[in-house]
Amino acid sequence: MSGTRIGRDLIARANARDERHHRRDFQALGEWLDRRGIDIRQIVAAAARFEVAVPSWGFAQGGTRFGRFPIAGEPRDITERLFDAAVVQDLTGVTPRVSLHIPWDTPRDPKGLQRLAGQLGLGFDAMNSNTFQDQPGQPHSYKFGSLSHTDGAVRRQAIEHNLACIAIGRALGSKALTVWLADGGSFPGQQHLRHALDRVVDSLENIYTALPRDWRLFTEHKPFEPAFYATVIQDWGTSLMIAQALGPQALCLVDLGHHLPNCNLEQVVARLIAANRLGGFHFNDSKYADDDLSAGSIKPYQLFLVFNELVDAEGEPALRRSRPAFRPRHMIDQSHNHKDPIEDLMLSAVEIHRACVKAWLVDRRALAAYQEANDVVMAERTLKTAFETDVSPILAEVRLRRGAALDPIAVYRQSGYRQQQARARQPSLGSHLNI
Ligand code: PSV
Ligand code: MN
Repeated sequence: MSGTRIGRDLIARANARDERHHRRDFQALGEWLDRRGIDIRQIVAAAARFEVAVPSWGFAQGGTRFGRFPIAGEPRDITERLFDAAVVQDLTGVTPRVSLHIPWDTPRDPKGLQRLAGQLGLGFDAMNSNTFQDQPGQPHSYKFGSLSHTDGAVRRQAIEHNLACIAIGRALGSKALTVWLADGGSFPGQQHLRHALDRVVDSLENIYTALPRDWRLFTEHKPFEPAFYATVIQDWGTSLMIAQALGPQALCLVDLGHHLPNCNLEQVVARLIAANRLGGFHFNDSKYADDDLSAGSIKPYQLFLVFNELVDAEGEPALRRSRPAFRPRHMIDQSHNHKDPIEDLMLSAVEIHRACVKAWLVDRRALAAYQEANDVVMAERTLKTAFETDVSPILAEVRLRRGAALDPIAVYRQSGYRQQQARARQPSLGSHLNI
């Protein structure tokens, strides 16, 4: 296998250096949780089951539509992106899957790619189709839409692309297809609002029919950009209508950045859970709109409250028995100009893990009692107590047990991986990731 990885011995040496302090912190947290009636061993066991997938497109600096400032050693193809993903997994231990974007990641040899992924300790999460850009040589343009286009030939081309994504995904062992559409209009009157949605549902039915029985189809909503007046799948309500029209394998995907300001995201999540149609997440964070900032960097309490809904739902027997089973996918979707993407994805994976672990600390019985009694202060305090607990030693313990790094960023910097890649990888000419 060609390519570079972070040496196990480097990780082990760094961990040995930090372990004494970690043991003390872990012990202190264990005692503090014990006083609250929580067994730290149970939380570690639950935390060890956590996973979040990384986006293949997140390993290059996505930039903005105004410019892109590539980092040295940026991966040039899917093979190199897998090596970078392996670094994130080796150091954090919680990102064993990669979500691919077609055609950006179209493999020449899917089985070969699957083999390489296996050797790197990786697998594949949802496939993402792309009918928001025209590809070289493609007969029809998506300028005025894809699955919603007024011209049946354009819709057919977009449907065929999604079917091709499923075929590639099957070869790779993926089990889901995510459809995000840029379809919409930027001016009133441009598009018939109802008919555009009818056409999307009709097109998606063609894709849904071809979906393997053990696959899921996720529709991802977004209120605006690139359409600035009316995006066809603009919010969770439309996404839910589509899922319900298609059938039980169709679920809704929530990208945290795809909401209008001040949207109550955790309530959106609760509603989709109630409808039994929550398929998964694209984690990221935002201050203004779809900013694609690192998960947990702006609104960590919101991230915690989202996980609070998930953990609460996991405890419900009816949901555990539901068809399809309640197990929303965790995926990251972020890419921007200012950070080394590997560091950024490691930070985000840890922040998402942190929010999840904190949600397990919520005293659910007490919360339910306070809610019943309308004791607002104590109910809120119950959540805050969990949120304010520093669970870093639990996250570190999970990494340590998996042979990952107690301090992923420090080991990454010490490894010199980025500098090695800067020497080995010549810069790519242009990029399709300037979105
Ligand atoms: C669209 O903004 C989006 O969130 C979708 O998930 C796309 O697949 C991804 O970003 C592409 O960058
Ligand atoms: Mn997304």
